[in-house]
Amino acid sequence: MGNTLVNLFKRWFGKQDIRILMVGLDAAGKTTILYQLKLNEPISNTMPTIGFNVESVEYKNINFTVWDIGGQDKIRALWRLYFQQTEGLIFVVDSNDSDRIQEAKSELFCLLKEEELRRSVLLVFANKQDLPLSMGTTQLAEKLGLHTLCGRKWYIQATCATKGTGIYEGLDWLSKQIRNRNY
Ligand SMILES: Nc1nc2c(ncn2[C@@H]2O[C@H](COP(=O)(O)OP(=O)(O)O)[C@@H](O)[C@H]2O)c(=O)[nH]1
Ligand SMILES: [Mg+2]
Repeated sequence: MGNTLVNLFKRWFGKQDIRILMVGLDAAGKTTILYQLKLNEPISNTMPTIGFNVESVEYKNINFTVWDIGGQDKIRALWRLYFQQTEGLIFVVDSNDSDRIQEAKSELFCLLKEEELRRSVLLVFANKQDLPLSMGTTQLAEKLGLHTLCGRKWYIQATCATKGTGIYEGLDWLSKQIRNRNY
């Protein structure tokens, strides 16, 4: 699968380096998605004094960086180290967690205010679609206020990270957006 992904991106980007940032509240399914990509083992990198855990995978010209957002006001400044040249932002939500959907929304909007992410396209993974009470993409888009975003290309994709469904469809959209913008 790793090769499939690389070929997909290569076809569209040539040799250009691509940085993709994937964030979401804890337990949304980010680490599971990262492993599904099977690029190689994600490298976990913790800044011990503050407990900021960043997972990162570099494979050929694609760099994926992942961390949990929420409840970490003190370390927000650190995030900016990772924002530079981010072409694609992936926001992962647990579609089954209606209790925290508001929190997810406010974290997302907070992130989108960052200057360095102004040009990033936004892919939302509506994860855990296999769970019976999960919200659908239409309802989630509404709850996350995606229609209120100005001047931002976004797309919401239903996924089930444990089964690996939907992930490639989402990345397909993401890579097309980035390619279109570069021409
Ligand atoms: N049912 C279901 N569980 C999932 C799915 N994706 C992730 N999980 C589970 O949710 C928990 C948190 O996932 P993890 O990838 O660690 O979330 P992270 O904190 O965002 O990295 C784990 O127990 C996963 O197995 C999914 O699509 N469906
Ligand atoms: Mg994780």
